[in-house]
Amino acid sequence: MSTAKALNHIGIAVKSIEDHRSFYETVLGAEFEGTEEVPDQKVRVGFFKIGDVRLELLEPTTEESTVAKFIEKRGEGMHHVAYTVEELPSRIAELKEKGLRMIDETPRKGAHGMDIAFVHPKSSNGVLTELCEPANH
Ligand code: CMX
Repeated sequence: MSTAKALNHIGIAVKSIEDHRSFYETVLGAEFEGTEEVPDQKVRVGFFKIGDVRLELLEPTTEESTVAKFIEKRGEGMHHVAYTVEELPSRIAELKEKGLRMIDETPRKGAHGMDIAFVHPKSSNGVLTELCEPANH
């Protein structure tokens, strides 16, 4: 069984969703779907839909947020790539068996009620990788 079923979203770290909104909406013509706070991740997420894929603008809500640390160290920009998977706990187990370093060894809750788990960027070619399983699976 393949792990990634589809590209789910691309996460982009920003200091302010509002400051970047017009680029995605007006320049690219993406549909703005609103924002959601994900307290567990200490971010506010702005959703933009292009075809079947979403762009998620990630705005840190506290200085301790991993996204705030990321912006401080590397500046605003691409933060992670997320893939849709099925049976997330089994996919996590498979990746661990293959020797990949998981940030999350059990699923946790992300935006849109999805179950999510991150693979450490050191195990995924320098790109922080998120596996996500949509709600109501
Ligand atoms: N993409 C690629 N590399 C990254 C990265 C990212 N987004 N974030 C950190 N790194 C790299 C750093 O550059 C660093 O590399 P070097 O050692 O070569 O300098 C290394 O990873 C360790 O990074 P760090 O700055 O020491 O930061 P931390 O160890 O504190 O955290 C990480 C890094 C990836 C473990 C942490 O950000 C994490 O747990 N991320 C998963 C959760 C998350 O990102 N949540 C926000 C999004 C929520 C959502 O989408 O809902």
